[in-house]
Amino acid sequence: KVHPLSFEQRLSLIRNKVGRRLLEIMLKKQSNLAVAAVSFVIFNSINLILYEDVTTSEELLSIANEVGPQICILKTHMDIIQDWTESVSEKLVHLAKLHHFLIFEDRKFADIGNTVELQLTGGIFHIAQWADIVNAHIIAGPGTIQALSRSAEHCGILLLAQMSSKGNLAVQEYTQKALEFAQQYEDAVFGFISLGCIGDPNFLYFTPGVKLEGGGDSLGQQYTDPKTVIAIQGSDVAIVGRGIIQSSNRREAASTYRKACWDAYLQRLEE
Ligand code: BMP
Repeated sequence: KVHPLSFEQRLSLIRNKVGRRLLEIMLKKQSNLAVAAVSFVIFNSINLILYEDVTTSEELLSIANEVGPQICILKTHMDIIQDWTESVSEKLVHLAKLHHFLIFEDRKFADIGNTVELQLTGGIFHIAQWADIVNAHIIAGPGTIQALSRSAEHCGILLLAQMSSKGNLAVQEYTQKALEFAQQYEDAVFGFISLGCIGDPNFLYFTPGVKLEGGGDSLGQQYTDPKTVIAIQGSDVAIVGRGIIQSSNRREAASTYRKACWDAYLQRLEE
């Protein structure tokens, strides 16, 4: 299913303007790396937290600044930040402009349209005001997508078509359904969270669960290396969390991953 088209050629196929803006950033920075600002928690033997990371806004912003020059996207989980205020989003947007990356809030909307609309625009997070990209599960039907595209016209949408975790239910018919939904809402939806290309070059494919060493974690995450994900499975953007976040030198790790991911893309073009 992997198609032979370059990012330059895909530019004219992507209908959503955020998707095209992303491609332009990717080409300019030669980066198809997204960093996930994820938290990791280490418990001791009696289940007390020994160590936590990326749960303060200070840490989130410092990660954005460290990895910013290497990435096309910073993927956030705003609801794991313990001291979120509107000024955090303002500072994030500032860093995104400075380093030329897009902000992807990984909220995974999954409810009926009416609720999703409130979650996107309201609460204390006001996601629609600062996120360039948001994502949605398709479990509740197209109303979720309609709500997102109606109340955040400037946001691009990604649908979850496949997942990286063990035992997940996003397979076969479900994955096909995600593709159909995206094709129906092509002005708003420009890509998928998936394990690789699922067949249509008019969309971009974003793959989480990427780590150079492979392996997994104790809660079902399954890692694949960048080369397999991009050169063989045909994904476009690798999403890397702990592979970079847990490194003692995040700048260097981000640079290593950027090169590995871009080389894998170039390799795919040659084949
Ligand atoms: P890590 O590389 O540390 O495992 O982080 C993966 C990131 O991608 C996390 O933010 C997680 O929420 C997200 N993710 C995933 O791992 N698998 C999926 O199928 C979908 C995701 O959004």
